[in-house]
Amino acid sequence: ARMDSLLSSLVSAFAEEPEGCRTDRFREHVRDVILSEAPDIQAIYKYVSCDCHKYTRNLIFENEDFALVCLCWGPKQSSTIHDHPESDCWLTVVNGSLKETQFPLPSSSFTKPMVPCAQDCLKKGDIAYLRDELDVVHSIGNESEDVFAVSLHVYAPPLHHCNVYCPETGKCNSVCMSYREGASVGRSEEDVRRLLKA
Ligand code: CSS
Ligand code: FE2
Repeated sequence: ARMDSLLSSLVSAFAEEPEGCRTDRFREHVRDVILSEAPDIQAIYKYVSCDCHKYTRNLIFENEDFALVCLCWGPKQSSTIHDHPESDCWLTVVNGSLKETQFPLPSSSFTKPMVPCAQDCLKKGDIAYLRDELDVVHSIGNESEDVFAVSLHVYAPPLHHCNVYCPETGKCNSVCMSYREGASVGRSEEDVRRLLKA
């Protein structure tokens, strides 16, 4: 599938969403749209940027309803433990695989190492979902030694801040998130394909 079809289906789904009532049915609809319209890796080469220090966040589209972001995870790179304040988050894997680890949301008096409550290996085509009302926070990581993983994320509304949790104490800090600029500049499709082993 092409990126245009995913984008136009998402734009209309959110535009038609009854205001202020995000129902389970609506959330399932978004999930179905992502699952059925997720583009092939070829369609997203131009959003892929590979960095050997940290995973990259590449903005594909943003309006006031949602942001569609392509995240690229180098071998052994992972996110912090974080939440998504007020945003629904869907993520699907388009290359490689990712491990999601969930933790119970620590209370403010919590001061112990955080212990995972769930773990899931997400393969190409799998989809994961999280929102803060579920009272869990998560981290995502690429466990591969040599393959860059790529995931597509829908944040609704767009996510510009999150809380990052200290694994040792459960204390959190609010952190600003930014997108990488000029993601694909200077990188040929051939280079990208080699890094993705696609
Ligand atoms: N929320 C993290 C990725 S894991 S869903 C981020 O946007 O960087
Ligand atoms: Fe996340």
